[in-house]
Amino acid sequence: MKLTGAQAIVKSLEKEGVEVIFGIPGGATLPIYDALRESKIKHILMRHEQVAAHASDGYARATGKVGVCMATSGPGATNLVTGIANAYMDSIPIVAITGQVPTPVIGTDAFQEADITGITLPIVKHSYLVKDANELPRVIKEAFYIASTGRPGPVLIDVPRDVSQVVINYKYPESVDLSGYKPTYRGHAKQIRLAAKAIIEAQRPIIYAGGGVITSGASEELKKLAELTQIHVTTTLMGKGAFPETHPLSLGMLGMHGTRYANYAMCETDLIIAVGARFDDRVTGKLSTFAPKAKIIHIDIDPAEIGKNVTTHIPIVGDARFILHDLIAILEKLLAGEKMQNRVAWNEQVEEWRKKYPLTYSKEGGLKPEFIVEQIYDLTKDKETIITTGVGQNQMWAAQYYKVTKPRTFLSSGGLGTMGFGMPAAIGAQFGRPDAIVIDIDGDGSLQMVSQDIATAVINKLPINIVIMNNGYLGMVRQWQQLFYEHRYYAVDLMPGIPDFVKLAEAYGAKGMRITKPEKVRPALEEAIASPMTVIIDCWIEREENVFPMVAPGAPLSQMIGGEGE
Ligand SMILES: Cc1ncc(C[n+]2csc(CCOP(=O)(O)OP(=O)(O)O)c2C)c(N)n1
Repeated sequence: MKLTGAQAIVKSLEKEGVEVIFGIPGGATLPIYDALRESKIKHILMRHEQVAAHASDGYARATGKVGVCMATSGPGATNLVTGIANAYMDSIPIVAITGQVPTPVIGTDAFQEADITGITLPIVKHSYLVKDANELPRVIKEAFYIASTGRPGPVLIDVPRDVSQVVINYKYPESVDLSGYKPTYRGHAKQIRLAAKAIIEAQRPIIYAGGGVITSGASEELKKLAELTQIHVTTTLMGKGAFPETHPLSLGMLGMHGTRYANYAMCETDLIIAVGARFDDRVTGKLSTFAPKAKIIHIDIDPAEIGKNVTTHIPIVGDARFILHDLIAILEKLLAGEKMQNRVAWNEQVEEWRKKYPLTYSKEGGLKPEFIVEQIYDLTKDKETIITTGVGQNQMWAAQYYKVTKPRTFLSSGGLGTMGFGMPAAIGAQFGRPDAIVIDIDGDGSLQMVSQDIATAVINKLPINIVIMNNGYLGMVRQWQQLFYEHRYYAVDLMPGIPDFVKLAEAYGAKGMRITKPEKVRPALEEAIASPMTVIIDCWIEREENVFPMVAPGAPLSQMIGGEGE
């Protein structure tokens, strides 16, 4: 079949099952857009390329498929960079297609030229600059394969304008052949046996689960392991949803704003079973004091993660689902139907911490963000719901007070901590999961970084709900200045110039509501959830509410400040 490079790109994307592309066109991508017109693939016209990248990322997180975004050369491509870095840090599979200036002028500072493969080198899993149109089908096949296998991540394909105009003999490859890329899926049998033995012998074990559990689809296996061995599970922010937070063995999130009981358990445990988690500094606190009594089993698909931050005693490289499956089989044999007796005292201790140090907040004063999240949770807990978040206090309140029970339903920028992620992620998630209620719990600062794309939500009739925790501050930075800089607030007040978010919503054709009193929260949420429109609920929360408990940056996990029950 004779196709132009641009047609070959579109055909190949169709073959990969792509349903939606988030992007903005430009001179360098015009041939691709012309080909896209003829395709069933939906192109969603965004208002900023950063949002396009985040939307493709949100789509990927919500569906488990590869997200696709597209931008023109130069500024279009550089606008994608934050979104690509965000996907890289959280191991999310996206394919970013960028236009490039024609091959004869590459390197001459041509109009709208930027070396995007160079710029993104440290933040992609792989990238291609395609100089021969005949390579396009193979490159696209490989890009989707690389993005979605092993440890997933973003792949960039840069296509010079002339390359997309050349006519080629099109044939889509049936398989990929990448000699240097062979992810390990099955864990080493001997290591798994060692892990089983360590689990049986441990007196005070804890499972520490991360986003890798969700990526590998290992949630069922994780639950089985926890129940079989009666071991409590704590998750990272990225791991929320890997284990039902309503389960009696769930300790919720650990780390800087984790629950006291999860952090105390980490300090006393003698065996950490880390699954698809990477011992990030937000989780470990001061590394030299992290889990001082613990042996560590580390299960991860990326060998580079093993031993990166902590000394691992039993490393197991491979896919979490396969490894947990094999581990459970061995444990079942070893236990032969017996109940584990050696950790009753430990589990009682953990339960005592849980009772003594629950997550709480003062009910005095004005509208409390924690209360709002509790209401959102209460209203949606029995329905298919996806929560996205901005970054800052809003994100941590959402993480603390929304009990996530299913994988791929809590989407938050973990590794990069990107303000502005929540609303675009909600757009992407709603495209991927039209059946689900999608709620973005956001900050006024975070939303203002991407607010132009409220238009995208409205035009596409997305019923997403954006709940703004409006404190008129860059709240999390203000909290740090309050706690660690003796209350010297500087460059954090957003009040001067804060938009009227109700009018902003209306200006874009969305519905806007303002909430200042607790009793109005529930009816407003009910109305928003029932509405087929994009709705923005601007909640004027207590301005100086803090997120507690908190482990100060660089402090040990045992030194939590704030929160009740000290
Ligand atoms: C793009 C970006 N710039 C700066 C920061 C640093 N930062 C972290 S939290 C935060 C404040 C966020 O404010 P807002 O979105 O209003 O949320 P709040 O903390 O008030 O809930 C800032 C500036 C960041 N994470 N991302």
